[in-house]
Amino acid sequence: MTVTQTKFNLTMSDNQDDGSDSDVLLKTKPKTKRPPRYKVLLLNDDYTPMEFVVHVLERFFGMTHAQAFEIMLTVHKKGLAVVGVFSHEIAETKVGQVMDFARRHQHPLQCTMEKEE
Ligand code: TYC
Repeated sequence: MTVTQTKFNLTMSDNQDDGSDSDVLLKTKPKTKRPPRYKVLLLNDDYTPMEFVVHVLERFFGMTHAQAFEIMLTVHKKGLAVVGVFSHEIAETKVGQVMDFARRHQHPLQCTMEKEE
């Protein structure tokens, strides 16, 4: 659990003439942080067959054939697309699965992840 401490003067007139504080209250505020999310990106290249990319999106990202085809075309036209957003561990697993599958089939397909916001 991370905490932050905020200085609160007890009264508005608490500041001394020299700017120093007296009677300073330290409030400890529990802070719950949402875990960071990671975008998984698929990159275009000139050699990986379109049908292979569609298969990857169906197999590892649970897309229907129609969804997978649409995203594949977006990557083909725009250069890249976000294909999912996950926790760090799941994103790393997806990237590894795609990279390994592409390498085993001797396609240069690239998949990466980046922190959201
Ligand atoms: N540009 C590839 C082709 O014309 C198809 C392709 C799409 C490759 C998406 C990679 O992530 C990719 N065969």
